[in-house]
Order: sequence, then structure tokens, then C-alpha cells
Amino acid sequence: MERTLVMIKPDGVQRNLIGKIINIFEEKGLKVIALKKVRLSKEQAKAFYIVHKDRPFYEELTDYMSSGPVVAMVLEGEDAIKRVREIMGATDPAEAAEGTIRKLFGLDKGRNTVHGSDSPESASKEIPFFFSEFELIGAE
Ligand code: IDP
Ligand code: MG
Repeated sequence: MERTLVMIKPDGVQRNLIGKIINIFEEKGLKVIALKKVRLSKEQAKAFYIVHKDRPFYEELTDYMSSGPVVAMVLEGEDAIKRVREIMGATDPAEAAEGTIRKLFGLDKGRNTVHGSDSPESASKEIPFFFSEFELIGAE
């Protein structure tokens, strides 16, 4: 069993896509073991995306991610990190495969509707960014 951090980004929350997106993950057998809606400050967005601090899109990305509420969740399942990345699709919605969340709902490379941890190392930092151990309620 593996755990990964997923965020529904401001464009997804604003367009009332929370339920549809969670449904896609649940239908694929992933379990929601923690869930919350939060509004990130600019500083929190910069801390979350600190690995991208030298990328040209860092300011734009962190402005965007602090522009409205997001929904953060921890999903659990076999091979959850890789499977979530596959279900989300490529970063640029224009390049995302048919049926992926970013293909279905993404607006552009920045406003691509969902985030998912890209590795076990990222997940182990991103999960505690939002959730304490007692908020993670695993499957019985
Ligand atoms: P990922 O989310 O698919 O892992 P990353 O390359 O890690 O993609 O980039 C993190 C986030 O930064 C993307 O999901 C997207 O929101 C934003 N981003 C990436 N590249 C660009 C860009 O060229 N312009 C604007 N935003 C970008
Ligand atoms: Mg990434």
C-alpha cells in the first residue's frame, strides 16, 4: 500500500469539480484517507513548491495556487503514486491522454486542475505539509 498527496487546484474548486474528480479516483479503487479544503497563502504555496524555486514559472505558479481555495487529500492504494499520475495525465492538458483528469478538465499548463506527488520522496514531504498522522485514516 502506498500513499500520495493530491490537490484539486483553484480552477477545479472554482468550477465545482471537487466531486467529479474525487469520483474518478474512487472509481479506480483509490481510497480517500484524509481530506480538507484550504486556502494557501503565497508563502505556503512557495513552501509547497520549493523544489521549483529556480524555474521560470515559480512566481506564476505560486500566485495561482494562492489565488483561491484548494482541496488537499491523501489517497491510498497499491502503486498509488504512479497510478494517480497516470489518472491525472501530462502536465500540459493539450498533451494529456484521452480520459485523464487534465485532458477532461485542464485549462492550460498552469491551470491544470490537479496536483499529485511525483515520487515517494515528494509524497513523504507533501503529506505532512497538509496532514498530521492522526488525520490519516487508513482502510480497515
Ligand atoms: P506536474 O504537476 O505535472 O508534476 P511540474 O513540471 O512539476 O508538473 O510543474 C508543477 C506545476 O507548475 C504544474 O502542475 C503547473 O501547474 C505549473 N507549471 C509547470 N510548467 C508551467 C509553465 O510552463 N507555465 C506555467 N505553469 C507551469
Ligand atoms: Mg511535479
